[in-house]
Amino acid sequence: MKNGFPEDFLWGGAIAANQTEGAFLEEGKGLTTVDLLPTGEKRFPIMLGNLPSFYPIEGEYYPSHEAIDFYYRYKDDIALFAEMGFKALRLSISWARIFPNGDDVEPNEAGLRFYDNLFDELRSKGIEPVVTLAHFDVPVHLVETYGSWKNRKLVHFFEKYAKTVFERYKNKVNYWLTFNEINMLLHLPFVGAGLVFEEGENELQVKYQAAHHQLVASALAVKAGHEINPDAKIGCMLAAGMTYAYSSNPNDVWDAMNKDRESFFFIDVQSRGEYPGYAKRFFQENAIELTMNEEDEEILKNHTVDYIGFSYYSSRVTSTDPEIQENTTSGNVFGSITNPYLEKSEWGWTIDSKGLRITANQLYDRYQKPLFIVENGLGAIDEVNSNGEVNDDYRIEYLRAHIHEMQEAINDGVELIGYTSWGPIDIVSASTGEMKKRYGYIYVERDNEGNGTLKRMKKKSFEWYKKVIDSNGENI
Ligand code: BGP
Repeated sequence: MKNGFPEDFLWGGAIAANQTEGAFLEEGKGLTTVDLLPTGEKRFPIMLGNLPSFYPIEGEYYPSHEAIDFYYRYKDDIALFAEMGFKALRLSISWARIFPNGDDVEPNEAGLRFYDNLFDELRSKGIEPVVTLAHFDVPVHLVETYGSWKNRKLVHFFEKYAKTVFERYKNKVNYWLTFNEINMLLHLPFVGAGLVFEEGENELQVKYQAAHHQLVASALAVKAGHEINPDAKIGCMLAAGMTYAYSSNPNDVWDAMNKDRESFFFIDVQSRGEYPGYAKRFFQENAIELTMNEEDEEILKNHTVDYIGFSYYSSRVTSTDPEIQENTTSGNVFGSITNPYLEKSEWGWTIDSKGLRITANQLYDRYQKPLFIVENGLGAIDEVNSNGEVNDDYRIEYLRAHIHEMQEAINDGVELIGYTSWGPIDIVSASTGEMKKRYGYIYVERDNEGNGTLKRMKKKSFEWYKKVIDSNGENI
């Protein structure tokens, strides 16, 4: 069976403010957590919540500070997206452009104006903005003064920020996402929630308390968004990817189920509106005690999301056998046993297009709400040849296989509303801070140390993706 993609399917690409904009302290923007992440080996420990000093570390290079200069070049870049026929661009607002300290009384007008212009530019080209409120950036002032999402006060600051942008852009933005990859908080707590751990602190307790605050903040944002614009579609965003059991041993199967639940936990709350039973048991067994306000249950229950956004890069494999566990070699933050049936990217991320179909079916079975694939793609090293071309057939192959499985998922009955592949233009990598890990259809001349002209150049995949969109997924 081969049905077409829906007529109004949202084809496009996805970027995030901190990996793209640069201009990190310009026109009133405050410092955010991601601005404290250098490249190189110091990066990862900070991402885990071990921040040596607030800023700066002498002699380090901070890639978010200039990124790819999208702040000043967005018109040209959007023109290229329009040339590919984009129907949607997923991007994020930098919280600290709007409230530089996070707790300011008044928003920063220059920051608001920047996104006004950006959304106008997109609209003038017929491109729908899909806007993430928090994509891995928290104003540093909130971390220093309140301990970031450890503190309930953040719920209030975030709600105010959300209301401000919903109100300002109510005629320009229909699709919103609250927290990018909300489950990343458990794996990279500084990245996901600005968490810095004190000596001797119970990290699990802190993470789940911070998660509770984000979940309430997300529900309050949904509430405010719907009040301000009843037509707004407000989604959650999960770092997804099915976990396979290594063997048919029921212990492995149970382990795989629980690994998935670690992530589903967030979406169960955001979409079903309550803490699932398995989470309550987990809290009990791990002596986690959440402090909740009386009204929280009602807030979570009444303000669930309209759709489920998710990123998909890889599937995972788990085993309870210690000998097999030794085999753990996946480069992804989730950690995985090597899957003997699949290949990996240059960064060790398993490539599994069928896993996208499985994941989409799994999510749709669970939530019965529209799905939106808001990230997917292959991070690879691209070479510019002597003719100045980038022949990225490997990228085309990856995307083609995933789009095919997406189509299969639609034919399985999954309601899929869009696909925004990650980094349609080369941007800074979130996990490594490198430029050489590229996802784009458009090459950006810049290296890991921040050298290069920043010139943009179409890769071979540019024309390919244009045809995909033009044929509404027929011609892949
Ligand atoms: C997701 C993030 C993105 C992004 C992507 C690719 O986790 O939401 O911000 O960058 O992964 O990861 P990386 O850039 O590390 O290759």
